[in-house]
Amino acid sequence: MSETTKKPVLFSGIQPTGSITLGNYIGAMRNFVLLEDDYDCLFCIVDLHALTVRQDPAALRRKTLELAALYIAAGLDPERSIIYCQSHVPQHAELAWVLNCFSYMGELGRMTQFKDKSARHKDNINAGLFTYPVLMAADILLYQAAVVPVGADQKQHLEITRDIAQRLNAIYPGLFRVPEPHIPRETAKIQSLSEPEKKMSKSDPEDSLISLLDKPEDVRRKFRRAVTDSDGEIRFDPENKPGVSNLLSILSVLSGEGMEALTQRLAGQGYGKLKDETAEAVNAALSPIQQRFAQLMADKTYLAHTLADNARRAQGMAQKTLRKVYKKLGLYQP
Ligand code: ATP
Ligand code: LTN
Repeated sequence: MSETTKKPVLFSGIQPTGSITLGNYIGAMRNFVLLEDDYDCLFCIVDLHALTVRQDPAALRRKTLELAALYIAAGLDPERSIIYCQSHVPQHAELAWVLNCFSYMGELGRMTQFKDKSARHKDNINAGLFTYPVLMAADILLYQAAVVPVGADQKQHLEITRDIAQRLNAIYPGLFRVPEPHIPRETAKIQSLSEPEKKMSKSDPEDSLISLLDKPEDVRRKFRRAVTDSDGEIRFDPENKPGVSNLLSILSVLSGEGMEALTQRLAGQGYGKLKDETAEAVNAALSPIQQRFAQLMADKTYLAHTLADNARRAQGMAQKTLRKVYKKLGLYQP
């Protein structure tokens, strides 16, 4: 990101947990690449968010480096955009504290992700899980981001970020830029292959998801086993035919063939054909990413330097906002 240009800022983040999925790619990463030219971008590896669920330390470290490599392998340019780790920029946690003091228990308790995750991790309903959206708001507001590309599941978190920003702006005018979500339309949510009424989630069982690092034969096998329905008709109808519609969405977005043309072309054919075509489209998309990923993972020094450099660039921007916030709120700054 050049310090001299004045493009609006784009911010997004992904947690370094589980296997980065086709859902993460279609819902998030792929759009990052499409938007990179038009904004000054920050792509964060949100490792502090990952701590809201118990993590194995060695795995967390490995996943962090892998996510850095995947961001670059998917086509992002770490010389232009800032690709970095959240925990390397302490201002995220500092601003989160301030925002915590302006966030309400009621609104946080209404977040679907909190309700879902606390139902799934009954033995660990920690305060971090509850204030997760506040840290996310801090990530975004720290850089005065104008747009935040995310999958549809994050819409509610973007709304609370906007509410918090507007709440502070009402007391301290001009403090934050109020960010806009950028959510891709039809394909905003890729569904699980084994339970197509649920979103594909990277912390779910391997058979329900396509990992960006899956081998071609695994991709074929997983699609062949994907749950569909028994009426045999190829039609885009997410409500009544979530499995088939999910396959159609994936195929349409990756092949560039419009949904109408696609459903007409495949009408009357069996689900086997739809599954095979989808698997091949996915393999074609993943193959260049996997090649680049392997090269990057073979050069850990490059990855480490890139992350350190980029964290420094992020810190410069973050410190400007944090100082402004501390000053406006009345914290004495010599
Ligand atoms: P977890 O299962 O650990 O909660 P996740 O798969 O939801 O993880 P995140 O790190 O929370 O992944 O999300 C990273 C980005 O990917 C977000 O922008 C999110 O909206 C998007 N995303 C996640 N899952 C999907 C999906 N199934 N379809 C489309 N986008 C998705
Ligand atoms: N909560 C997001 C990850 C995330 C994020 C962000 C996305 C954390 N901070 C800031 C966009 C902007 C998730 O679970 N997908």
